[in-house]
Amino acid sequence: DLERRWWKEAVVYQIYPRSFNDSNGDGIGDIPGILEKVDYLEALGVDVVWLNPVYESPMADNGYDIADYRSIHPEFGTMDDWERLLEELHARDMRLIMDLVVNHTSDEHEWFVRSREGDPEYADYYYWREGRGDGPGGKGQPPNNWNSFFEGPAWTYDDERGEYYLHLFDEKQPDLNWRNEAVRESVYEMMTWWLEQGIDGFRMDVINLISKPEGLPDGDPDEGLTGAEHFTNGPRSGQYIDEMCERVLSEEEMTVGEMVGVDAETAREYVGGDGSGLSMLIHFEHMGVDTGDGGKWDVEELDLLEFKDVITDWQETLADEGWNCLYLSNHDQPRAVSRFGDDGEYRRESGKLLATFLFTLQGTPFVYQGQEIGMTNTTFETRDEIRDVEAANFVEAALESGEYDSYEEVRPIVEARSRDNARTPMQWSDEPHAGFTGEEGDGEPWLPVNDDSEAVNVAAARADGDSIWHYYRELIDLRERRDVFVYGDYELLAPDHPEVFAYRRTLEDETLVVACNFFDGEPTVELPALAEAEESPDLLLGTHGHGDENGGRRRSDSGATLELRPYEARVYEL
Ligand code: ISL
Ligand code: CA
Repeated sequence: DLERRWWKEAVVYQIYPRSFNDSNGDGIGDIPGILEKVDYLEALGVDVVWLNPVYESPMADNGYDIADYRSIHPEFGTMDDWERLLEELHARDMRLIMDLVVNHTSDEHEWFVRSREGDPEYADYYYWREGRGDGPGGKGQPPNNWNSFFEGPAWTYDDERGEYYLHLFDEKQPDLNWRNEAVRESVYEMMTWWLEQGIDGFRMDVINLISKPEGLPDGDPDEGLTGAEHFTNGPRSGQYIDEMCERVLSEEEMTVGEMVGVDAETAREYVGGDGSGLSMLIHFEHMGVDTGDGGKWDVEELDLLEFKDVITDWQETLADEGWNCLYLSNHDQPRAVSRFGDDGEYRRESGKLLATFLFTLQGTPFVYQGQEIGMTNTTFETRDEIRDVEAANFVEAALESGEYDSYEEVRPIVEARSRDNARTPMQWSDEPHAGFTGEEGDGEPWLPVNDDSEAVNVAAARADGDSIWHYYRELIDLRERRDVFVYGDYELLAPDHPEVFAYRRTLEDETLVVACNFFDGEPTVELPALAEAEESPDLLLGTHGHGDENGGRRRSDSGATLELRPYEARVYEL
C-alpha cells in the first residue's frame, strides 16, 4: 500500500525489559536500565520501541498476566521512571508502543478477585460455567473440551465460586468476557488513559482470540489445539476490534495486532487500507516453515520453498490494502540465527543474511533485542534450568505421556524451541554477566547469560566495523534514505530455487534485486532481471561486501548468473 504513514517507514526495536538491562543489580532488567541505553537505541538508528509488559503482575507468564493495567511492577521501576523513558525517547525522535494484553488478566487482578466472589458488578467479567455431568467432589467435568495453549484443559475449577473459569493460557490468566459491554468499556478507558500519557500506539496481545462463540461449543479433538476453530477469529472479533479503533484510536497511532492462526486473506479484514483497522499484524505462518503438523514442538528442517510461498502470499495479498509486519524472532521464538541461519561457523554471515532479508521486504521490520549482534539459542542441561511456563508445561506433559523416557530425550526439542532462548540477558560486554546486571555486575541474572557472551556482545560488535551490528546500521540508514525499500512492489524471482530466496522490488524508476542464500552451500542462481538492465547493476549492499578480498562491490558475476557463498545475500540496484 503506497499511502505514506510514519509507521510504515519506521524500524521497530522490541525490548523485553526483564532481560534488557538491570540497573540495580537484582538480576532483573528494569526501566532505569532501559534509560541507560536510550543513547544506544539512537546510535543503532531505530524509530520505535515496543516494550513488552511492565505492569503490575504476579509474573506467572512474565507479565502477560496483568494484575493492574495502570501501574508499573516494582521490579521494573516506577511510573516516574516510565515517564522519563517516554520523554527521553521522544526527545530523540523515537516513539514508544506498549503491550496491550486484554484477552485475559491475571487471576490476581481486582476484576477477577471480585468476579470469583460473585460481586454483581464483576460477576460476568470472565467466562464462568458449571461443570458437565458427574465428576469428583460434585465439580463435574470441564464445560467443554477446549485446550490451553500452555497444555491441558482451558478450564480450571474455582472452589470459591464453585464454577469453572476459562483460560486459553495459564490458569493464572483467566479470559475476559468481551461479550460483556462493561468489560469492553473498562478496556477502552484503560487504553485511553495510556494514550493520554503520551504513548504512540499498542502491540495487541493475541487480539483475535477475544471473541468466543455463543454456547462455547466443543472443538474437534483431532484438529491441532482443541477448540481453536472456535476461539481464533471468533464471530465478533472484527466487530470488537472495529469498535476499539473507533472509540479509542486515531490514524496517528501505530497498532500491531498479534494474531494466531490468521492467513493473509483473513488479515485483510483486520488491516484496512483505508485508514481503518489496525496498522499491521504479527502472524505466525512463517513460524511454521520448520515445524510439522504437531505444532511448535514438532521440529523440522527449514523448508525454503514453503518459506517463499508464505512470505510471497503475505507480500502480494497485502500489497494494495494493508501492510506487513516483518519479523524473524521475538520473545516467544528461538533466536533467528540459530533457527534460520547458522550459529556456529557462519554466525556473522547468516546474521547479516537475515538482516538483509528482513529489511528488503515490503513492510515494517521488527528487530528483537540482541538480534542486531546475532545472539544465539542457549542450552538447558537440566529440567530445572527452564523458567518459561510454556516449556515447563510441555516437558511435564511430554514425560507424562510416556512418549519420552527422560528429560535427556526431550532436551533437544526444548533447546530448539523454548521461549527462554530469546529471554537470556542482553549481552552488552565481556564483563561478568555480560554487563547486564548492575554497575557492580554482581547480581545473579534471573536467567543465566548465554555462554557465548565473551565473543558475542554489543561492545565487541560496535568495535568491529564488519560486525552484524554495523550491517544493521547500514540497512537502517539505507531504508530511511530510499523509498523503494519501504514502498517498492515485491515480485518473487527464481521461485523454484531450493536454496536461494530472490525477489525484485520496484518503485517507479527504482529497482532492487535481492538474492539471499539461506544455506551453507555455494549455489548458482539465474536472475534474468539482472541482465535486463541497460547498465550493469550495482551492488548496493552485501553480506560479504565489506573487508573482504573480493572487494565487496562486485558487478553481477556474469550476466544473469550469480554464484553465492555460504549465507551470502546481495542487494543490487538496477
Ligand atoms: O509462544 C507461542 C508460540 O510459540 C505461543 O504459544 C504464544 O503463547 C502465543 O504466540 C501468544 O503469545 C502472546 O500471548 C501469550 C504470552 O505468553 C506471549 O508471551 C505473548 O507474546 C499470553 O499472553
Ligand atoms: Ca533490576
